[in-house]
Amino acid sequence: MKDYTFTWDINEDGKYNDFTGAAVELPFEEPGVYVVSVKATKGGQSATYDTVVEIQKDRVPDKPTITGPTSGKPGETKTYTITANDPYNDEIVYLIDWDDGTYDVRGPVAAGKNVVVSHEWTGSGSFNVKVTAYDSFAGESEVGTLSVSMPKSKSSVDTPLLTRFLENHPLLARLLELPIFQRLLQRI
Ligand SMILES: [Ca+2]
Ligand SMILES: [Ca+2]
Repeated sequence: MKDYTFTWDINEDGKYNDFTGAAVELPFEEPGVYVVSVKATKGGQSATYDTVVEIQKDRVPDKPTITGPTSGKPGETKTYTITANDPYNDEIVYLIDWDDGTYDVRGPVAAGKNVVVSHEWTGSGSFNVKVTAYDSFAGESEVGTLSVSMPKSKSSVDTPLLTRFLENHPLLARLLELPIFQRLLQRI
């Protein structure tokens, strides 16, 4: 090998004048298909060899999966496991939207590695947790979602119907304070 001279044509103009040496570092950055040719010369004789080099675009991470409880009570700490793969195994950063105005960021971690994250919702309601995975090329995944419901605490759910009705109808509540209604109510 050491008796050979290697010259390269990497811009497809048929001239082997772009690089010299047995190994070259190709400067291609734009995605595309490139033909790279090398000529080996020894003692006035030469042979050429063409090869096709494909520079691929980054492929974004897969949609993250979220595993964990889908219901609970406000004030409880809930723990979720998040993961996403990447076609090229790029490291991943996760953006977690808890749907209560707060966010968490985790990573970068290896693609496919489980990330454990905890959250506590302080209010009741139904929350649509959204997780987006970003790779090191800022490739953005589809949004993985998980719906979590935090029902109101028992005491407020069980507010007696009559009390809630009267809260919404103050005039009726005042009528019921009249003696005649009081007597009627006592007989119910
Ligand atoms: Ca050339
Ligand atoms: Ca990627």
